Amino acid sequence: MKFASKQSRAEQSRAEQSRAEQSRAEQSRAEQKKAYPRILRGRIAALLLLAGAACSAQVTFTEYTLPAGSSFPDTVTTGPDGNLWFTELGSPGDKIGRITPTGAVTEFLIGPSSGGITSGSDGNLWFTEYFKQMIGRITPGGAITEFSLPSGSYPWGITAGPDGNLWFTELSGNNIARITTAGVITEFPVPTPGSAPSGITRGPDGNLWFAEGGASKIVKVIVIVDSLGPITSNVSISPNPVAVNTIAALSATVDDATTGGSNVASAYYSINAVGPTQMLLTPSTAVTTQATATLAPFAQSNIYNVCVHGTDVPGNTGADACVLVPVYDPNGGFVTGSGQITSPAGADLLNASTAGPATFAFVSKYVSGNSSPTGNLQFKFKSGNLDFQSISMDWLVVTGQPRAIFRGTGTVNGTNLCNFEVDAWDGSFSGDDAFDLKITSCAGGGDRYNLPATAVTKGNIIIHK
Ligand SMILES: [Ca+2]
Repeated sequence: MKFASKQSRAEQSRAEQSRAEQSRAEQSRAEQKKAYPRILRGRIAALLLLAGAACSAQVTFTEYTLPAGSSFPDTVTTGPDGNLWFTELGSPGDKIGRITPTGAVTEFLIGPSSGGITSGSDGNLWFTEYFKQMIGRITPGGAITEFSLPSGSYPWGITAGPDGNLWFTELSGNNIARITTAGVITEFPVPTPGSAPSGITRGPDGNLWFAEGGASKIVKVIVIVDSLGPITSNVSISPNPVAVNTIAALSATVDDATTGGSNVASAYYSINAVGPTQMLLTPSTAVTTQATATLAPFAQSNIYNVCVHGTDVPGNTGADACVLVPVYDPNGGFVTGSGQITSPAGADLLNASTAGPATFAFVSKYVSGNSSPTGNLQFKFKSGNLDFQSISMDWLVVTGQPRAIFRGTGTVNGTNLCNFEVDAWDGSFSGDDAFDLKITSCAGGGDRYNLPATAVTKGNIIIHK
């Protein structure tokens, strides 16, 4: 009992001592805060004297008294709305204040808080909440959202970073940290232990600078800004062309090495702008990765535009890279045509000014059991000294318009090997038959002929079912 009583008295004594210390600390805090204006007035007076000596500047003070219950306004910043925004300790709780340039004050209660405030790239104000260990966002209209930090972090200074995110110090957490405007927080430990990182700003060099209150250091932080989406290349389909009702493998390279160097987070494909559908990444987290997907069987013979794009970890989306995929039906229709068109000036890329009649004849048809069609194409444009004869066919697609597209290789004037593609319209080109021919990628260099869909003047094109 005697021991217990002694212990109890000791505890009581410690509690009293603790209360007394707390009270002294609060008194000291209040006195310090009361002293701030005196100290500041003194410093301003000194600065004014210096300024006056240097250039005889005149200053005019206009003081705006805050509403009752407000006290100790702290940091102040310019808002995106043309007003000034500030933090303040107050009763019944701390507040974010807004003051117009003519002095109209509005206050927004945030509870026990205290910290810095800055303007974000998203048009909102962002502030640290030291006591609540949160980052707060307030819209110019006063809507507040709060984001929790790990316990023990105690955020202090905050500034807008070069990357469009907000950066802040964690006084007790010994971190600097980033919060995206969507509220995603990443912490970066400060190398010096117990450095008490406090004030932070963006320097004239575009880097972040912060103060280590507990280590007598000023620190520069270089933030690598990644605002570009990854580049997609090597989009390929296997097999190509694809038979109807057959699955195909899609693959592409997604690479962020030259667009910020972040890891690729995801890749997506679309078919004729329908999608996006997510793809598999190998490896799953890397700056350069291979995206793959298995495409569901195509039910309709047609030419499809398959596009792939990637996004990186910071959330940047890259441009689509696309490949045209002919889907053929080996049991579908076939196409025949013969006749004449007028080749317009500009179609013959070797003789651009030459125009005149040209003749064509073709057949393209799948033979049972073969994956590529058999057939023949002849095209003669006498004025351009162009005589094209096909050698082989790669694929034939017949669509319901009705229209047939087929591609293969052949020679110009019996020697120069080129690719060709025919687009043949059976009464479906504004009611006419039409012929469209491209002769490209010639061995002798470049493309040779580029005829847009042109109505047939003699003869016809027939798609046979
Ligand atoms: Ca990037």
